[in-house]
Amino acid sequence: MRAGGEGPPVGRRVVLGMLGLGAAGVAAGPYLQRAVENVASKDPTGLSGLLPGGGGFRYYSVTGSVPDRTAADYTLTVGGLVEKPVSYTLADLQAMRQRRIVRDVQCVTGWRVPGTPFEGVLLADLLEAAGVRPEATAVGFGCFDGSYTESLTLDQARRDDVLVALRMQDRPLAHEHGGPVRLYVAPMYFYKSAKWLDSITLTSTVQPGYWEHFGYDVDAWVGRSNGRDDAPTA
Ligand SMILES: Nc1nc2c(c(=O)[nH]1)N[C@H]1C(S)=C(S)[C@@H](COP(=O)(O)O)O[C@H]1N2
Ligand SMILES: [Mo]
Repeated sequence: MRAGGEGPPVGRRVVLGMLGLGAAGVAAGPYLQRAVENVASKDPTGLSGLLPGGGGFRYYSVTGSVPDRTAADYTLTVGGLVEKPVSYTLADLQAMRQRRIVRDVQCVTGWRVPGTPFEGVLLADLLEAAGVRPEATAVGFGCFDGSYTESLTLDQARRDDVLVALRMQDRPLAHEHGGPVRLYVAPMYFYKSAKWLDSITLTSTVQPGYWEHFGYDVDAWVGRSNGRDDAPTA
């Protein structure tokens, strides 16, 4: 097990406070949530400065610790509304066609890491291999931290800039960055890029992800969520 660097006691206290606010807390969700992430990003442990290749990145985990998964025990399942549910090992994913994307990473709280290479399998290729059933309209993502979730519409998931990423910054994905496998949704804020990805589930409706229950946009195109960025291209 590895310790998380986000300062869980602070986050937990603030979130519990939000729950206590009831309806008012829900209405004010987006603003409170940004405050939570800002508190977390002060990085009380200093861990982010020690991350391998972490330059510019902040480390986030909504859980206090996350199990290690290696090539020996990692599996990614693709299931739900598909013709052929599949389970991949890390070696299976490495043997598939790889795609490289170099874009700026953008967290919705304002930090940005320019020109960051990600490499991995096109999510569209995995969906194709599983055979998406006609009634599926959305894709849900589960993580082996046991808590985080994300989702995309099927159209978003089939884009050619959405990866099941195995490498970041020309190295295998480090545990802290969601290794061995994370989602990488290049055109959206980084909270869509679920770390420690272990399940992909085709569903009939979009199931909002972890932060989206606290008010973040489900459609997280960079530029549409906070008005600071250039107009999106898609
Ligand atoms: N499983 C999981 N994935 C996650 C998160 C998380 O807390 N847990 N945080 C998200 C957010 S808000 C951001 S900004 C990025 C941070 O990625 P990094 O830790 O590699 O910088 O991961 C996203 N994916
Ligand atoms: Mo974020």
